[in-house]
Amino acid sequence: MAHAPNNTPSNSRADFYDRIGQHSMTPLWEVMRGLVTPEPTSPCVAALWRYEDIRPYIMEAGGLITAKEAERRVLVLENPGMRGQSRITRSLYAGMQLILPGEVAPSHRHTQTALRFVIEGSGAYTAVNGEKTLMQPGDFVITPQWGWHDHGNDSADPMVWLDGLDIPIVQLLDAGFAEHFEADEQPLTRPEGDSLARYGSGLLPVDQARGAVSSPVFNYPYTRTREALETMRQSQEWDPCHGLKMKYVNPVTGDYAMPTMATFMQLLPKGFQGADYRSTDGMVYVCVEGAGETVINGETFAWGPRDTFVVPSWARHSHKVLRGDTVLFSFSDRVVQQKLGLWREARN
Ligand code: GTQ
Repeated sequence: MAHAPNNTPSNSRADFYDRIGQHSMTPLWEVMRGLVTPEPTSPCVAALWRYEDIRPYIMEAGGLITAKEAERRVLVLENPGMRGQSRITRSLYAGMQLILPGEVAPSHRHTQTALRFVIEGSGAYTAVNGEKTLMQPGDFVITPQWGWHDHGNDSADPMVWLDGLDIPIVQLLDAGFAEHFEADEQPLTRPEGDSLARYGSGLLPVDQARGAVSSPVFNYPYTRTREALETMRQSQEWDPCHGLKMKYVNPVTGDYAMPTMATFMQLLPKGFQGADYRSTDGMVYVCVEGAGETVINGETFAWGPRDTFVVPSWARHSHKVLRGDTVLFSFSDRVVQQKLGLWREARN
């Protein structure tokens, strides 16, 4: 009888949970509904960073710290639903990097894969694995995992680009390594444009092996991408959700250009009103040209050139063009999800 008052089912369970807790165990039935959900329940929320709003802070950072001291002078775009975690979606990192004229961001390498998408400025460079590439707005540039890379700016103006990295994926897998090069800048061993000529001209070296997991083309220039979209629009039927949407590919494998991040460029014609769409890959968008709005789970986000916005996993959304032909760059973890057989989409 002494135990009777404590012997209700909930008290005896709480006591049990305490006792198994001391052995680092917990009952699945108390957490299962949060673990195995009927559909994705992302902490990621829809968000928009208007370039006009954030540019002053990016430039202010230029007066606070040098690229050399910072190693990378970047303002991280943190998803408002996951502050303090340095991520824009659950699986991806994004940030705005500034390089001022005359600066060098010193050479290093890491197991994370990076993409650069040029937002502002012209003629700053990234050197990757012994080759330098000068960058222009709209260019999509790859830094493959474990490749030496440094950035510099010999132009007269600041350059800003969006960094996209798979940092949270590498973190999840606890597979991160990094090291510094012995000098600020790595030696250049190939002429500028070599990779694009060798791998990005519809040609490949005759004995080309399958090679690395990232594309050997490390700058996909916007001029070429834009021209391709413009030519295709003449015969292409517009997709009701995506307009004319292309993915960047590794010419050696035909797969996405990087092993962990899928990248896309899409043209939405003047007056386009997209239909509802959702997919399990949370998507980061940058507007390159035109202007429009995206309705995400009923909330409207209006964007223009250089603005960045994020659509969470499985969020229903539609794009509408408000001004001119519109071009959107985007990236997500779709390549990973497809490899794992997890990716889903719905057109409703
Ligand atoms: O340029 O190497 O935004 O290592 C974060 C980590 C950029 C870079 C970032 C990095 C870099």
